[in-house]
Amino acid sequence: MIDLRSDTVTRPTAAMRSAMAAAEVGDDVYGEDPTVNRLQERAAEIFGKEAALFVPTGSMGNQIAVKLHTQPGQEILIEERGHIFNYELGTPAVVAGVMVRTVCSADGSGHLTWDEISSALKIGQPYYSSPTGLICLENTHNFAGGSVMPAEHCADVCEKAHAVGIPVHMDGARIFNAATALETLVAELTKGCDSVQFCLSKGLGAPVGSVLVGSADFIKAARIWRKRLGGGMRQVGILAAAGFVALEESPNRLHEDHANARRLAEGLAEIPGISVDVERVVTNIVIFDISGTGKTSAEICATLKEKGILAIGFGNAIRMVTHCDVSGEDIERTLVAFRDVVA
Ligand code: TLP
Repeated sequence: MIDLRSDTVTRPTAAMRSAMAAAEVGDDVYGEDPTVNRLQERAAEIFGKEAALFVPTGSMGNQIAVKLHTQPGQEILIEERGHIFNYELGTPAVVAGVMVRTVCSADGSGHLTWDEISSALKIGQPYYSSPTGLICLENTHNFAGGSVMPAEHCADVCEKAHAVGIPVHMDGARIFNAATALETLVAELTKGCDSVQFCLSKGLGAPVGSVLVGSADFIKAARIWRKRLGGGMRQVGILAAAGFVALEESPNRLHEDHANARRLAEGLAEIPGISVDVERVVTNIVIFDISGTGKTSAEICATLKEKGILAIGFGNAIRMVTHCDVSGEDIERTLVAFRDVVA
């Protein structure tokens, strides 16, 4: 199978598996797992923040951040296709007791400008409106097709948000993809953010895990919420070991996934009935419109599956995601199959 449903489907590399087998472990609920501690220290260092916390999932990292930055009854502000709003089961309402205000990014990039954000902000007046407690950013933006937010854009939003007393959380599930595409460092892309969540288990290829980074006080409080949510794990260095390999080694190869995604988009663009903006494919996600084919996305995905290719369809669109288990040859095979399916 060529599995293009997501970059969450990768299998751990040989280096990850041997690091897992050899990992020194301890009880992480007591803060005694040396491998987890090493991963957390390294993550904080890479992001230029004071501290970090290993969490089981990106969703948990995001939701702990939403909880800690807000008070019940407030709103969080996010671009309308954002993951925290669409794919985390309403957890902001369940755990933090906040409501979500969404804003559409006019240029389609998924990255709200300060003007777009500020027009939807509520800062305490009148007293009976629910104030904005947090701004959530996403880089890369998954459902805007892996689009990237440059460092200056993020810095501008953070500076202006802080000037009006609102914190900023970055859902950086694929922040290393953004850094690769923009040829910069993740620390630059997240400089002003009060907290950042990044995934080890997406483009970086680890089997499990995410890391939440922020100030020492924030991470101290995050540790309590992780435990409260059932995410206090014990000899979890076994997983952190794979995450450490992912963090150190995988960013160096992400450009391959981006080249494969671009090649895929170029090939798809040549197929009648498919519409994709090739120039917008700058990382590892390709989302394209299939309405001109006369078939539904469900029909196309079902036929592709029979040919050994997995993709996700929603509405008139299909998403394909490249990752370390997808080769250039797999992309060519996918294009051949796709031409057949559509014909
Ligand atoms: N994204 C998954 C699905 O949930 C859609 C995927 O296949 O892309 N932030 C972003 C931007 C994400 O894309 C995801 C997962 C998460 C957070 C949540 O991470 P996990 O799955 O570890 O909870």
